[in-house]
Amino acid sequence: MIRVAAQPFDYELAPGRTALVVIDMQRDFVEPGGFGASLGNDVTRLHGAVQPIATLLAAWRARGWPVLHTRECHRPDLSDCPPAKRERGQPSLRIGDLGPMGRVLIAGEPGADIIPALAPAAGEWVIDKPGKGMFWATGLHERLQAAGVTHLLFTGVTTEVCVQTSMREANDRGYSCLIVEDATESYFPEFKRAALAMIVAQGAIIGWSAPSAAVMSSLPAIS
Ligand code: TIU
Repeated sequence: MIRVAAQPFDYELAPGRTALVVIDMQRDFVEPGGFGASLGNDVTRLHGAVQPIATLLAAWRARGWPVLHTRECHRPDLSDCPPAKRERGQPSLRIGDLGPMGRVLIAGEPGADIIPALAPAAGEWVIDKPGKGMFWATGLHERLQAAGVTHLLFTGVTTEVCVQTSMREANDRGYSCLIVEDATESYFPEFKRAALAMIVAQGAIIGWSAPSAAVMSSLPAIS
């Protein structure tokens, strides 16, 4: 096991059995004209997570460790989008509406793509998920179990919505989880701070947190 200096105490990372999870780094959340912007958010607030994620991706790829990307998106016929989700709030564009990056949050549309800077490499898992959490209606738990994955490092957006929901779901399924502090972002800095604090509270009730530098400095040299 590899020891990572983390909050609220050191995290033990299992080499080769720890998947790097990149949540929803899609154009629809990160670029103007997508779902995030349609909700009234300043998408530039998310850009700081890109470089730390790229650094971790390179490290995982160099070691041949598992990498998993998620995309929040729906089928073109919206059969997996509950009306309660589509009708929520007052967005300028609803899920399935046609925007500047195609239909909002629809699989196969340009907006649902992962941003080019973090494009999945061949062989990496790409999980399309209709919910905020990555286990709901995806069959992911069974696939991770079959691959022997026991530990998950969380990155991506947004901290308190899809990342936190996915991490809570993972914790309930028995994975040891760490969220990488500078590799996740929110449209709301105070929500990011609160989400990180509540994850590590009560003796890592949901999991651990650490900056990407702490993860990187703990990794063994590539042989
Ligand atoms: N709106 C918001 O903060 N997030 C989402 O709707 N989805 C994800 O977090 N990916």
